Order: sequence, then structure tokens, then C-alpha cells
Amino acid sequence: MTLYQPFLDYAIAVLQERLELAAYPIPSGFEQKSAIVGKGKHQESVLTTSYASQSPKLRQIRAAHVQGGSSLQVLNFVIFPHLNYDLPFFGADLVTLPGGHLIALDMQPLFRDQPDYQKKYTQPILPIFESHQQHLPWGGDFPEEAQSFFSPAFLWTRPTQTEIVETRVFSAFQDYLQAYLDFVDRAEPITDADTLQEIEQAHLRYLRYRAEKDPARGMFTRFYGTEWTEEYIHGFLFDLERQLLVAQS
Ligand code: DBV
Repeated sequence: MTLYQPFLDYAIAVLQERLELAAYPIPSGFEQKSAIVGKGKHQESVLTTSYASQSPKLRQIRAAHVQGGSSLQVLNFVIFPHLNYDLPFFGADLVTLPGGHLIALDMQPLFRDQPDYQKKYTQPILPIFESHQQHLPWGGDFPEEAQSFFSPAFLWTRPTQTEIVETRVFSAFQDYLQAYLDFVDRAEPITDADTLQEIEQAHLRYLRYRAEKDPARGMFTRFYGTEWTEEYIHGFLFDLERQLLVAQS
């Protein structure tokens, strides 16, 4: 059992229990991919597997799980709501590299600086955030331009012990996901045309930023090549622009 498998198993079980899930297609060739990396006795097989589903309120629920031995484990798990809901994104980036663990967990807001939005989607999770954050070291600087995509409840940490990931981080992940699904339960469709426009713009801003700045691009390119990597990023991980084009045609 690798470090983040219990996170993924938990998420899928809870999603199945709490949502009306349907399949979401994964482009062929991207369900799984493996490569042998490293030299000599440092050779390691790196396997990347994808998960995707959808529900009536959630456009795409997807995960990329990279398993390459004890010093290379990644689970990137994001939920993209349908464009007629003002729900935040659920974003989890759980990363273990030779340099250590890096954990990013948040409900990423569509409208970071609107007081009403914060009141609706950030304030209710601040108690959960604080209950975990006090036990975890601050993750340090992150790109300034990324800040507008995170909420004040952004859990950002670099734990030095694997056990902390297995216990405290896992429990934070469970709490955030349950709280997110509470928001989903309560969400009502938006019908106001101006708000719908703003939501679409907010999704595109977020998607473009993440596709362009994907911190995993270098790693994937080294393992699987440029062509596979770019198609994985634009055709699966951050696929909204492609989907909008399909819907227009
Ligand atoms: N990050 C992804 C996807 C990944 C992934 C799809 C499937 O968006 C992995 C893989 N994240 C990943 C890896 C690293 C990070 C780092 C491999 C380490 C890169 C390295 O050190 O070489 C949150 N993830 C990070 C960092 C942040 C995040 C802030 C540090 C980046 C840096 O120092 O440059 N989550 C990530 C992020 C946003 C988010 C940037 C932006 C909105 O939601």
C-alpha cells in the first residue's frame, strides 16, 4: 500500500456514498502510464493512474496518482463543479519527493475577495483549518501569483515525518472532503446571467493558470515525454477549455 492510496480509496468511497456518481471518460492512453526511470540500482518503475467521475453538480472529479517508490508519491485530486454553481474547487496536492513531503489542501474560491463569498465558503471551514494547522509546520513561500487562487483556509505544510502525513494530514483531508460535500449538498443552481458569466471566467482563469504552471510538468515530461504530458494536462487534468470547444461544435 503506497502513501496516498488510503486517501484515494477514502475519497472514492465517500463520493460513492454521498453523490450520484457517473463515469467521466478518461482519454484513451491516459488511464495508466508507466515508465522505468533512473539508472543502475536506482532504477524504479513509475506508474501514473487516473480516476475520474462526475455528479449532477460536479462537472469533473478527478485524480492523478503517481507511484514511484518511497521517495516519489503524488496524489493530485481536484473537483471542478458545473459552471452553474458558485461552489469552490476542492483542491488537494499531496506530494512526496526525495526532498520531503509537500501538502496543499484547500477549497479554492471562485471569488477570493468577495466578503459574501468568504462568508459562505471559507468561514465555515476555518474551525477545521485551525484544528489541523496548529499541528503542522507552515509550508513556506509559494508562488505569489498563486495566492489569489487559495482561500484563507489553505492548509499548506511540509511535514518532516511520514507518520504525520498518514495521521494528521489524512484526517485533514477527510474533514475537508466531508465539508466540501456538505457545501455540494446545499448548493443551488445559479440562473443570473451576469453571475454565470463571472463563474465561467473564474473557472477559465483558474484552469489556465493551473495548466500553464502545472508544477508536475517537468516530472511528467522526464518520465513520459512532451507529447503525452501536454495531452494529459490539457486533455484530462485541466480539460475545461477543450470541453467548452466540444460543446460549441
Ligand atoms: N501538481 C498538480 C498536478 C500534479 C502536481 C496535476 C499530478 O497540479 C504535483 C501531479 N505539485 C506537484 C509536484 C510538485 C508540486 C508542488 C510534483 C513539486 C514540484 C517540484 O518541487 O518540483 C499547490 N503544488 C506544488 C507547489 C504548490 C502546489 C504551491 C509548490 C510549487 C512551487 O514551489 O513552484 N495546487 C498547487 C498549485 C495550485 C494548486 C500550484 C495553484 C492554484 O491548487
